[in-house]
Amino acid sequence: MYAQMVKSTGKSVKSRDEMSAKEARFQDRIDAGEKIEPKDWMPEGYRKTLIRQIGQHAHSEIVGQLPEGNWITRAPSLARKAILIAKVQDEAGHGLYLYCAAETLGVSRDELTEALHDGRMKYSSIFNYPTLTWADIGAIGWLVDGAAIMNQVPLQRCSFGPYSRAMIRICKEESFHQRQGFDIMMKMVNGTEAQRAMAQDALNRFWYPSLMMFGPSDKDSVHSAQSMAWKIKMNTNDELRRKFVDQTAPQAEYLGLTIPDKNLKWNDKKGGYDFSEPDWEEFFEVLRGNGPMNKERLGARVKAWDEGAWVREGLMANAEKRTARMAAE
Ligand code: BYC
Repeated sequence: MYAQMVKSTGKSVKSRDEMSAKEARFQDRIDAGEKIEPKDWMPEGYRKTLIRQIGQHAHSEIVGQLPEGNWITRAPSLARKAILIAKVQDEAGHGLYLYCAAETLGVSRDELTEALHDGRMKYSSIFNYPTLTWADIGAIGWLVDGAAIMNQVPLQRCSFGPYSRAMIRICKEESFHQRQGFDIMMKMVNGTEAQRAMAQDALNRFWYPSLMMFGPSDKDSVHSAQSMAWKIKMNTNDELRRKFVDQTAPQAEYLGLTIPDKNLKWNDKKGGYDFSEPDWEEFFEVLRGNGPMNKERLGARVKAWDEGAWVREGLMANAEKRTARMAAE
């Protein structure tokens, strides 16, 4: 069932001549900036692409709790612990809004979860890297949430109503996440030599995985062309990656940290930074399930799902009883 829902739409984009009258009217609505709502007619490919993207986005929020959750018991102060708990809870909330948005397209949360667990669906590559020190929590907030904001702010204007509205709420919370990460980094760089070194080490390890969050380079992106025509994506992967580097390089300088890229250099002519591409072989290996933490991350999700079966069964039994009682009244 799920496989039919998300089958790739491929690299090509239908020309106007190839569209049916219905498809052309739909494209006109998109081009005019109208929002598409769940009960509106939509091409199957549009629906499948949205289910794939929103579902994977939801999974990323949920799996994304794991690397940071790992540090809740070891946060260096009560205040830092409270902030981190709030952030991790926010990520759970983001996952839930996004599953709800996907459900409006006719797929259930259980189906999406099963597809994640048996490897048919992905989650963001970034969460397959370990969080080794407290500075990693700073780097995640600063870089990972920073990259997420760069990607998600334009998605507030995407064509599908429930997704764009979920993005508005999520972006507000992501801004706080990014600030708290930068604040941790500020504390670390103004601390002891060992803390500064820890901050630099976290930047060294998270820089390229953060650049990978934007997806493969434009020439290798399978879905960008069609997704942009449908305004499911508002920018190409490389455009957002460049904007992220332009925003983050001065922040690293302010922190007194060095981005681990010898080619990083301001280019006056293009009005942006030159920088090195991530190692795309590593990216595709992580996508194939061979990153440093893929097995642990997926294992943790499957375990939580299996161990929570009794809660779901109990809730369903209660809901069925209540429905039967209401029907009898
Ligand atoms: N990781 O054709 P392309 C967060 C896949 S969570 C894994 O360019 P598309 C946060 C892609 O799915 C951040 N897979 O794809 C949470 C496709 O494979 P399939 C999550 C990736 O969809 C907690 C294939 O590669 N944000 O913010 O046009 C704590 C070809 O790529 C990745 C979102 O999900 C990757 N990095 O573009 C802190 C945002 N990149 O599906 C923070 C919404 C690509 O055909 N999503 N792939 O098997 C998007 O904007 C787009 O889906 C992407 C990829 C830019 C990610």
